[in-house]
Amino acid sequence: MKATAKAHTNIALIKYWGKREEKIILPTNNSLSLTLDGFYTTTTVDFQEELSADIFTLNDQSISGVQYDQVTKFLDLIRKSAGKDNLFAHVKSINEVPTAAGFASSASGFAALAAAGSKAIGLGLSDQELSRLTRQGSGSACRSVYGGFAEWEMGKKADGSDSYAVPIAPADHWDVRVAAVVLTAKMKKVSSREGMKRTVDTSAFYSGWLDGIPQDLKQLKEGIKHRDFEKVGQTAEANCLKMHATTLGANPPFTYWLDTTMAVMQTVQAMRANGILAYFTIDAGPNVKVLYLPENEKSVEKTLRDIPGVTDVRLSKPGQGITYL
Ligand code: 2P0
Repeated sequence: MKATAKAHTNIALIKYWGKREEKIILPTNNSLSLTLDGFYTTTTVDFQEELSADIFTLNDQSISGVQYDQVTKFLDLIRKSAGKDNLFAHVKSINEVPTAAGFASSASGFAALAAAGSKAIGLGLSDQELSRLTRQGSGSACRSVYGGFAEWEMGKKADGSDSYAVPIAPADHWDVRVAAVVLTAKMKKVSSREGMKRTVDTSAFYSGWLDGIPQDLKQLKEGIKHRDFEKVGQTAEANCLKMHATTLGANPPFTYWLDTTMAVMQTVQAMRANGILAYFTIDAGPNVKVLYLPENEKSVEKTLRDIPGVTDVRLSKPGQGITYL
């Protein structure tokens, strides 16, 4: 009753920003992401009759507290589905998602845990069932079941049975690159969970955010299909700016941006003015991700590294979905 799975993180081009149901994680809008090969988690789940509680190690360190509780709570879902409530596991995760790179490790982490855990206990899930399960650990993780471009369909049902990700185009459809621009690390004051909740509950701009989603999704999908980089980049950048605008309309208002975040955004726009196609997107934190095409890799990387306040630039290609090792 042992399995090992590898999952990559993903970057949303149309953002997930708000829940309509918090316990089983149901979103207020569809989102669409690109899975990245550079950042991943490998997890082994080993269910053993003789254990009386779960054991969790992350990068060979024994974990307790909130992170441990999240893992056992998620394993409870798997145990319940398998009808094996009293079977505990040794969970061993290796994270290749440096926190300094500004990616949440929760996407690759929950996708790898869901895949390894469900396989180890013998659930035999389809990709769709696996995505639905993964969603309940962390919303964005349900998209990491697939490689390349994936869309999380929000669904309509109260039980979440129609809320899961679907593949839009595989990793080899189009070699779009992403540079993760790392800024001076500071702990964020508002977690993504808290930020999206405050925004849904109080932001004056929240309905405007939701109104724009169908058009953004349509444009992004057309752009991906026809490998139209300008269309994809413009749509992703505008969608990111609308998401961040909702935080300024919240009560109390907040922003994830630092002065250096703005500096990177302005540099990307200046690159475009100089004929190098590049676009930015930003998640619930200060770091910026820059989309570009392979032929511009050298100039994009150099330009980003030269910005004062940038401490590192990590490059990534489209990545694969879940694999079992
Ligand atoms: C996303 N983010 O689509 C968006 C864009 C942040 C900004 O998904 O509460 O860690 O675990 O479902 O997935 C970050 O939130 O939130 C996120 P939970 P999650 O990638």
